[in-house]
Amino acid sequence: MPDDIDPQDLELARDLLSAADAVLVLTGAGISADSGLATFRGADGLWRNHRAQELATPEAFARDSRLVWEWYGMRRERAASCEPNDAHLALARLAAERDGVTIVTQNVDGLHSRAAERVAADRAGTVTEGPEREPALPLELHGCLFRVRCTRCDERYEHRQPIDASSAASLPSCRSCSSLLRPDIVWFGEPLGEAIEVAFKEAQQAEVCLVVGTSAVVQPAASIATVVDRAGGSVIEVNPEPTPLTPLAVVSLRGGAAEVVPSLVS
Ligand code: BJW
Ligand code: ZN
Repeated sequence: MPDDIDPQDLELARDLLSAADAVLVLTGAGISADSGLATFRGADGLWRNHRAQELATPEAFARDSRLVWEWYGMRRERAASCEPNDAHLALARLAAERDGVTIVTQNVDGLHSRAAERVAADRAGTVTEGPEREPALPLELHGCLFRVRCTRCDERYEHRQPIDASSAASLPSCRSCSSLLRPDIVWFGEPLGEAIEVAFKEAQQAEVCLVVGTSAVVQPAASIATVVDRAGGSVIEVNPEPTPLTPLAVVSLRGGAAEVVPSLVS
């Protein structure tokens, strides 16, 4: 365990989590850093001299869809080659083993879903009593790298084939109307889907909000923890660095997600 973590803080966080009937987990790019994926705003968040924030906009896609697809194609390959880490797996187990746990993620890498599927498959092999449970899938607030959306007819579907971004003509096109597809990702200035409504509803009921690996600067996602706090719940933060949510947190555990999260929830 990192030296910066006081064992009493860890104990308090464990107690809060195990006593709560409703737990909302809010994650960001930091949880996948230990799987080898770059965070959004970290020093390695630059790609070919482009800041990630400048590529994740509808304006960037309108200006140069080939460049944006090239970036997402590279990110899809990297995400597909990574594995869920101990933090994703520990949270997936928590959600599979108890009622009242909702995982809400800002990440688009699909690693929470892969962890949930892996845990469900393991449990199918070992848990023989009780009703069979579906994998406890996360609410993906900002979309998913492996889904696409048509720029014309708005159809959305899963899409895992490699992206050929060598020219504008080779970019992926819609299976229904042949128009240009875009990543099914929520870019800056775009509304979040139904998932944010569900997340805010869960936040009103949550007794504990466990916030893992987010800089908490992007809205409305960061407000989920604020809603839990205002409704009387406790916020626990896991992040090597302080964030705007730190002043709200009952406990801030300064360490990496893959090391700290399993010791909190297992
Ligand atoms: C570790 C670690 C380890 C490192 N373990 N931790 C002014 C005020 C308020 C709001 C706004 C404003 N101006 C504009 C807005 C709105 C805007 C916004 O919030 N902007 C702010 C940046 C100022 N929000 C929007 O535009 C949203 N839409 C919206 O508001 O719509 C309104 C609307 C309504 C109706 C009609 C029309 C519009 C949409 C936001 C979409 C965000 N999308 C992105 C990109 C797409 C995904 C992608 O391509 O990847 O989502 S932005 C980017 O940031 C990405 C992330 O999901 C998101 C959050 O980042 P995250 O996860 O926190 O990552 P980092 O890198 O910031 O932080 C990593 C953290 O991990 C750090 O703290 C590290 O310390 C830590 N860490 N190693 C644990 N091992
Ligand atoms: Zn279409």
